[in-house]
Amino acid sequence: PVTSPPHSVDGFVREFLRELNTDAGVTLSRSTVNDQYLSLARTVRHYLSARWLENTRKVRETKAKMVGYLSAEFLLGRQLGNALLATDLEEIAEKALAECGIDIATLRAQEVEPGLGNGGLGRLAACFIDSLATMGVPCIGYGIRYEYGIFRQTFVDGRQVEQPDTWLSLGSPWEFPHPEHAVQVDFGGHTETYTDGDGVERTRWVPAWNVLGMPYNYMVPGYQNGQVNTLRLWSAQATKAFDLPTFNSGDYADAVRAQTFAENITKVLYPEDSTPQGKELRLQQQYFFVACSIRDFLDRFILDGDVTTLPERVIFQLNDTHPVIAVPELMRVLVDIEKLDWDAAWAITKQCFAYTCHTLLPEALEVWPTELLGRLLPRHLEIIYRINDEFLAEVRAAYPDDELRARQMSIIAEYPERSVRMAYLATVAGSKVNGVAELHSQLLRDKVLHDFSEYWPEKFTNVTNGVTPRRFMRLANPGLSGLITETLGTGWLTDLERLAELEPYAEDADFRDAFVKIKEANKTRLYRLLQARDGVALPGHHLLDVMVKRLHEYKRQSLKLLHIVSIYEQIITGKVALDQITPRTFVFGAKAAPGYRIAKETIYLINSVAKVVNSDPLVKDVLKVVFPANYNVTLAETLIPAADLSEQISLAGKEASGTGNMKFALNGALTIGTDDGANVEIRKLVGDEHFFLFGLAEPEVAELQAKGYHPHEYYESDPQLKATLDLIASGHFSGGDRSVFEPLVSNLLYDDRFMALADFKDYAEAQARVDAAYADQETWARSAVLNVARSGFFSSDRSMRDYIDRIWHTQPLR
Ligand code: 26V
Repeated sequence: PVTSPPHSVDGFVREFLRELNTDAGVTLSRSTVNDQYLSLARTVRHYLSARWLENTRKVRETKAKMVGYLSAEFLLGRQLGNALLATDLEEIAEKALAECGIDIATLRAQEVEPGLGNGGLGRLAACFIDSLATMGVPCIGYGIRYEYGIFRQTFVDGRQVEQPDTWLSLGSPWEFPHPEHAVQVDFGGHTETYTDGDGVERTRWVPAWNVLGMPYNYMVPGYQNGQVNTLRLWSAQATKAFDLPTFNSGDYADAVRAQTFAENITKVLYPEDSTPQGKELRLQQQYFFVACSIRDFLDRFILDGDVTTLPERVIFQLNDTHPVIAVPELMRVLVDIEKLDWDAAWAITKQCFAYTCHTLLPEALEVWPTELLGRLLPRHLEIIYRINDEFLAEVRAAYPDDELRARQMSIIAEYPERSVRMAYLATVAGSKVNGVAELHSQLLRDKVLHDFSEYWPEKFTNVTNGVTPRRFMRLANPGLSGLITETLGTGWLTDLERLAELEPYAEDADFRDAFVKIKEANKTRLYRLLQARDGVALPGHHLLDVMVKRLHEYKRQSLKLLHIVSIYEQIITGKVALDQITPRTFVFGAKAAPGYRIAKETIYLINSVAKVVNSDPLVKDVLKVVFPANYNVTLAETLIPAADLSEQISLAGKEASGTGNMKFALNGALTIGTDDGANVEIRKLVGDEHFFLFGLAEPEVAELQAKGYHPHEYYESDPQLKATLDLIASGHFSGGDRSVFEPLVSNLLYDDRFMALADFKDYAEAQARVDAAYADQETWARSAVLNVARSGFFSSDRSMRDYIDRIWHTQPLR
């Protein structure tokens, strides 16, 4: 049996030095910061290994039903702090390292976060596996070990330039490769029919090429509960590393070609998070990781080989459509390999999957051309056709004279080219389909999947997203967490509804005072960081107004920018006096998909406005605009706890949920937001008087769209909006060159798909209410405390309970 090292400073020092000497192979005095970081990580790992092995054994033995969370992205963030917290080693490690003359903060800063996701969807997966481990629910996360995660964003003269994310280059102490569990994955070729020994007509797939899936395990430690679940990420390798005859014939490059080709599959994360490019390599990634995962689960957990028990052993949650090719893959395994008949296989498959949809944007719904899918996965395309045929027969039987409906519901789209609608396939196969916030789930039922929800009303449900309070409160905001623990005692971190007990303290001047001091300290911490990493100096006393999320038109960074320019314009033209202005620092953090032109232009405009505003002596005491490059989980952990105001300003009906909105509320920022996604639920819980609502509601958006939206009319009828857009168009932020931002301005004036102009006036008015509220610091602090007290619902532990009750029906391990 594996044992854990002793939970003592001495024990920790011994472990750490042994790691340094034997694994890194250096003495303490000769070691680099990276050596020390790697050794520290390995030391902490040792405290988890015994529990990890034990956990896996228990799941196998008790045959507990597991969650298989299938996700192309897991945006984990740094691991060290979380592992120290989970093992309750923070103090011990700090003291132990101090004894070695090392400042632990320096080592923490050395870790490069695994950025294996784009944004909300990937970060949600990371929060969910944290919660499941904390709740002791057996779960295995399955995903892709990208060699390069989300690109590192830099700015060159204000424009985004992408750099490769080399997160593995200094070593990756948190992963365990398991070559003994490598899996072969096939691609291409054709299918053929044959008659088996029992005279049964069968199909077999004759693939053309294959690769090897190499699993890497990551520990997912529960919070101080001794539970450790597994995240298993797959890396592609050549099945045949080296072709010796070719090498001997003198062509080295050819000899390793297969390897290079195979390794391409998991080389890089696709940085688009809304417009699928229909790229063959992306479909290869998707099939690669789900084929590995299904094979892996069967081999490791269905030990007696009885695949009919699969629904008792696992529910595979499909995180958006990216893993949906798992549906025909499981059918193929059950029918072609396990030789089950079709109906039995389908009955099993339907119980083994559930589907979460994360979007409403029509252009984000994945479809794969049958030409491409059939070339790469010929057998899977046949299986999809058969699933569709049987499904449409059911639909036609239910609606005999409604051929139009059958065509609308078909998994196969005919226009503009014949393709597979992955969301429909997931809906047909899944035991449940859920949206990620109340409004989103409603819109799924009413619009995107309307016919399906009419046909299968019980299939549809909602699970509102959540975030892990371990990372986003305890680790990110130790000050506030300490105050809460002083006030409520321990226990709230795993029972976040207990934050409600803070309500009375909103009226307690001493508590508010402590709360405000913590916010100020968090701001100071942020400003030090921004000074060091971006060389910007920020004034301490401003209202800190933050908008951090992917750059997308529907999220409307441009609306916030219009508001900033509007204030600036009113100052420089003398329309308002400086003493009328609430001093504010505006922070943006956002990556644009590399091929998304308008998003990149918006980044350039933000940086251009920042440059002019920040260097204008007239406004220097009241306005600052900062855009730190490369917003990621690590930066979020310092930024969010410092914020006063959280910007959640998407056009109503477009943001499925949002999760940043929850992180801000839990850290005592007030929200200015539209009636969209989970904002709706935040506002209901914290109360209208503690939330700055503005903008069209979703039905109004739909109505305006239907009657015809003409953004130019808003420009004509609102003089301040006109002055704002005119200032941008005049070249004021582009050295007098009027052409630079012309495309952006024209887009707003004549297209404005996301109705920024329609909401501008209401937004500016809501911002004026923010100013008024902020002027009364006592009332503001009261609201901020109430935001924390009333946001306990947004713990991802609650989301997990909802998934368990409504979808998975699994049990915690004892
Ligand atoms: C979509 C695609 C499309 C194909 C190219 C690659 C790619 C990568 C990621 C995605 C995901 C888009 C959907 C998404 O991220 N949705 C976000 O999910 C969050 C968690 O539920 C939610 O809070 C956000 O509102 C929603 O935008």
